[in-house]
Order: sequence, then C-alpha cells, then structure tokens
Amino acid sequence: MHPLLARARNHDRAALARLISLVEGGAPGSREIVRSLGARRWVAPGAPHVIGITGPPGAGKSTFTDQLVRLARADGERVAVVAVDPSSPRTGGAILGDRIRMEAHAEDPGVYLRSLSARGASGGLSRATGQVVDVLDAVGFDRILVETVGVGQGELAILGVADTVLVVLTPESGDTVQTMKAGLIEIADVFCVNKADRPGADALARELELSVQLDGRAWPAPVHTASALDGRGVAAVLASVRRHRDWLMGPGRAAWDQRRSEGRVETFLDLCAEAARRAALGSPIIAELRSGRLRPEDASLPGGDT
Ligand SMILES: Nc1nc2c(ncn2[C@@H]2O[C@H](COP(=O)(O)OP(=O)(O)OP(=O)(O)O)[C@@H](O)[C@H]2O)c(=O)[nH]1
Ligand SMILES: [Mg+2]
Repeated sequence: MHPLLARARNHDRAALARLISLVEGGAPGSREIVRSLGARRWVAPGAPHVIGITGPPGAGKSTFTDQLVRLARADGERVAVVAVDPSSPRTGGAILGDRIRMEAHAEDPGVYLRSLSARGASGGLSRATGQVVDVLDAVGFDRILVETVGVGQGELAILGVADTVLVVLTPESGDTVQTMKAGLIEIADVFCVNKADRPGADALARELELSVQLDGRAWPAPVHTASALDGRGVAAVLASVRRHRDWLMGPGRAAWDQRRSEGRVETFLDLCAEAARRAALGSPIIAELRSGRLRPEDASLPGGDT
C-alpha cells in the first residue's frame, strides 16, 4: 500500500490532500497508485454512495451540498465533497463562498472537502474526478458528493462517476428546462427545485413531474421543492437519494451496471486522450507548429490519420 494511502486511511488529512493532488495531476506514477486503491465503487453499488449534484450556475448546489453534509454527518456517515471546477464559468464569489463553507467543517474528521479545477487536472477533468473519487472511496468515505456546474453537456460526464444524480434547478430555470428537458430527464435520478422561497417553484415541479411520468423510465425521478438556504425540504431530498441507492442495489442493478460500463469506457478514453496529449507535447512537432513551419492540419497524428 502506498504510504500516503495508509496515512490517509488513518484520518491524516494532509496525506489525503497530497494523495489527491498526485492523482488529480495525472502524473505517470499516479496510475500505479490508482491501480492499487481497490476502489469499491467499481464492484457494486452502495458503498460508497457517489452522489452527483448538478444544475445551472448559482442554482444553490453548494448550499444544498452543505445541507446534505450536515444531515449525513448527523447520521454518523463519513462524507466527502468534490467540487468540480468551481471557478468555471462563474468567478470569485462562488469560490470564496465554497471556501468559507469548507472551513466550517475543518475540525470535523468525518468530512473532507476538495475542489478540482481544469487547471490542476492535466487534460481530462472527468478522468481526474473519477480517480479522486476512487481515492476517497479507498479511504473509506460512505458518501461522496460531486458538485458540477452543468445543464448542457458538462453533466454528462457525471454519469460516469455518480451512482445517483441530483439535478438542482430554481424557479428561474423554466426556460432551461424547456430546451433541455429530454437531457435532464435522461440524467436526473432526483430533481430538486431549489429556492422554493421564490415564486414559481411548484409550477416547475409539477411540469417536471409530468415529464418524468411521460418518459416512463424504470426509475421515475422523484421531484422535490426545497430551500437550501434554510434547509426546508432537504431531508426529503436526501431520503429520495437514499431510496435511489437502495433501488440500485436491488431491482435497479442492471441500470447501475450499465452506467459503470459506460464509466469504464469513458475513463479509458480520457486516459488515452491524456497520454496522446503528453506524447505530442514532448515531440518536435510542437516546435514546428510554434514557428509556423507546420500547420496543425499537416502534422501527422499518433496512431495514424483518419
Ligand atoms: N433565496 C434563496 N437563495 C438561495 C437558496 N439556496 C442558495 N441560495 C443562494 O444562491 C446563491 C448561489 O448559491 P450556491 O450554493 O453558491 O450556488 P451554486 O449552484 O453552488 O453556484 P455555482 O457553484 O457557482 O454554480 C447564494 O447567494 C445562495 O445563498 C435558496 O434556497 N433560496
Ligand atoms: Mg457551487
């Protein structure tokens, strides 16, 4: 076992942070570490339970995540939070808010919060996310919450890593929902219309409910309204999230297998892309391109042109 992993398992946060940085950066040696982790999440659903939290910028994902952490801690679960690319596409304020929230848990060894940015992960952010989740899994966290900004394409990557996807919307998300409805229904295991203290939450929730019914998925995503700011409705959302996990462990096992099999392929493709990029950066072609002697469309690709 890697010495950092052994220390991280013994609740050494500094060791855990270093381990995550190694894996996040994707340095060649880190593959060996990931290989040795024996992450449980690839084998069977349930332990750990990986929850993806996605939704438009500013929907309240971080506030919601914080409430979920409090509830899960109250139940004695060890919880880790991975905030993926919190700086994008929004700026300063959100990160500062996340940092303040993180500090609130700094003294609690049962909570670990970490943000990952596209900058820290050379190449594939979704590769880095999955492998960081593997680290947290190997260290023994029961719930791993992964927050990503999305409603578009970004959140599709979360399917490769999350067991349960919670989509957080707001009453103002009506237009987004109109255009994205099919995509949302496809990825959401639980819906939450947050900021229900504002008008329009119930109408949006009813609309979503109708769409879920019409879609007829084997797991019809429950639709909730909540207010993360004061915690109202959050416990009901957590209950649905837990029910979804129970479903995956029983009748929904085939759906889980399907997601994991896609996750294996996606992770591999990310690793390939990263390796190709690293190899290309080390080749003389780069200098040719810089100087203008070569155009990108004329440079030969590793693995052959198509
Ligand atoms: N009125 C109201 N405001 C809320 C609620 N939940 C969160 N907010 C506010 O919405 C703003 C954004 O909250 P965040 O939790 O940072 O949202 P986010 O989705 O994580 O944002 P990004 O990570 O930047 O996409 C903050 O000012 C929160 O205080 C809610 O239930 N009601
Ligand atoms: Mg956030």
